Amino acid sequence: MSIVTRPLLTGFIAGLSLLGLSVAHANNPPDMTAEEKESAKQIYFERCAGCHGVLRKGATGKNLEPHWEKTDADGNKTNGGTLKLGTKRLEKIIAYGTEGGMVNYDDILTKEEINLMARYIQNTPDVPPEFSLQDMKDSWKLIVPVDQRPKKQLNKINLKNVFAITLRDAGKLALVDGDTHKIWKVLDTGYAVHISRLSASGRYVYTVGRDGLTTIIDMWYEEPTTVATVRLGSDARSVDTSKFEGFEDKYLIGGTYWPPQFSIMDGETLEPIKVVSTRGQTVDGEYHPEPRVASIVASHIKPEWVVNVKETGQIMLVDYTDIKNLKTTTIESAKFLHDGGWDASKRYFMVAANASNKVAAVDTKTGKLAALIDTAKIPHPGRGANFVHPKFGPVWSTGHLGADVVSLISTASDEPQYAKYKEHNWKVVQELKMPGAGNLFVKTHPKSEHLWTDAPMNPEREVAESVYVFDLNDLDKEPKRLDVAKDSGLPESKAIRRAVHPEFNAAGDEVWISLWGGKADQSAIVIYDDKTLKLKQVITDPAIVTPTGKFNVYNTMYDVY
Ligand code: DHE
Repeated sequence: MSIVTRPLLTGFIAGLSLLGLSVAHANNPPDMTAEEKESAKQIYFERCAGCHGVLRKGATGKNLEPHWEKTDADGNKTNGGTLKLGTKRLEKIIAYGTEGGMVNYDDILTKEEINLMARYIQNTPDVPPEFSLQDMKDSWKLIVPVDQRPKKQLNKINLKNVFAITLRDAGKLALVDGDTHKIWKVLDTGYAVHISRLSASGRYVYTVGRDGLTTIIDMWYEEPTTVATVRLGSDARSVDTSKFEGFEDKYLIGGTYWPPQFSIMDGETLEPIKVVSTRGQTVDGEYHPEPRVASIVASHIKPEWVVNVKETGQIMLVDYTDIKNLKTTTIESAKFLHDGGWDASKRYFMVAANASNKVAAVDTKTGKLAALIDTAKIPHPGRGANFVHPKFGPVWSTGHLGADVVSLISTASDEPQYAKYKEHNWKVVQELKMPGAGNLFVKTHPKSEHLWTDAPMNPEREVAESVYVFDLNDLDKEPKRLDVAKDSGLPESKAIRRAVHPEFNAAGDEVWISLWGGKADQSAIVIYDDKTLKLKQVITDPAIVTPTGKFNVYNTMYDVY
């Protein structure tokens, strides 16, 4: 083919097109059969939509529309699109990733699937159906009404130290007894549960699947039991409960990527009550048809949820005292809001506007933005980590997907002993050096003298399979590397097994790490002693398939991190 000249090639393509054969050129997307489109749609939903959006307008990932045109502040126009890139280039990007943060899929998708996706994204995006309050009601299943549930805890498990562990590709959740390290029960959930959250009482675990299926699990039974389910939409990532005094276990809120909206449900039955759309204007003044709901967090100091809307950069404080006459304060911050957590005082919510390379600090007491802080590339805190820095006082930390540092941001405090640090507030006061980029989660505990960090998205096996632990008393010292894959004792595997999401137990003396292998690999939860950094135990079992997020009941209830 390399010796075929351009006019010859064009004639060749035109000839094939006349014969009705499938060929892409500048204006026509490659043909696909209905069957190919269906399977590409499914792969897109499972692997791509999270970063690029259902309508492919881009967020953490690039815009993937067939054509796009942009005008900058000076009126200069640029254009691009997947059609311009073409099948061969797109195949390369999908297979090998990019320096901009796109991960490589050559060990996840087959060559045929990569070709399929390269052709699919040159076609106009499919717009999925809307999902109304009535659709939610139709999907709602109350398996056990409240009056038929246990009146007291029927088991002897220390519920505060239970861990809810996502078994991502199995579509299940493992509840593990944190005291004995034994698997208590594995339950069916929605596809690839993203997070688990706890009711204010600590009795119920809520999960939300990527497919929008939400479950409520009652831990008062002899064995944990799913008592209701409801669908929030077709693509979801977040739920939280009402935690303010007088509203404990009363409501649940769920956010969806598609349709872009949040829903309020009864906290004990999941009966749908209200749906609120998040479509609207970005902070730059453009209309966005797909502003997805990213993190949601319940306030401990007010009857409010903080709802972070990704594409618009608007942070909504939703007052749940009167659901019929819902009051919402909308705070402008920066685009591409993603994940975040409370500062130590639980007054300020710190949320990453990841593709803007910023962190927004929201003052939930005044209902205003306290600061927008510039950080290194693509902050990704999970819920972040709070501790008192020896030189700068209280700090909240975030790692970065796109930079080899952990940023420490000074947070304001009403406590008189921290008044002297005021001049540093809302600034990055230190960047801790990591062995590379690709960090997803950081974690500490008020009783710990360590800051635990992972790097599962780093392309180097050695880095992705390890966690790095900083000494809070000597932050200039290199972090200690713990080789989680090796410590798991599992046989070596061809694919990288990513060490991800450190989570403390309730006492704050153990740290649990997921070793996230392939669907067919044996995976494990590796537990370390926080004081000595020595391996304590490995939980491995054929049921532990693709473990990712872990949520300790006590730490999740009280936002301890
Ligand atoms: Fe997550 C939190 C979205 C990929 C594991 N993730 C979140 C939150 C959002 C989000 C909005 C905050 C929820 C909240 O607090 O209410 N995650 C997304 C994506 O859009 C993205 C980038 C792509 C996708 O298609 O989903 C994505 N996330 C992943 C993964 O690949 C991870 C590593 C493995 C998995 O299970 O899918 C993953 N995300 C997590 C975890 C949390 C999370 C463990 C909760 C962190 C915590 O400590 O609270």
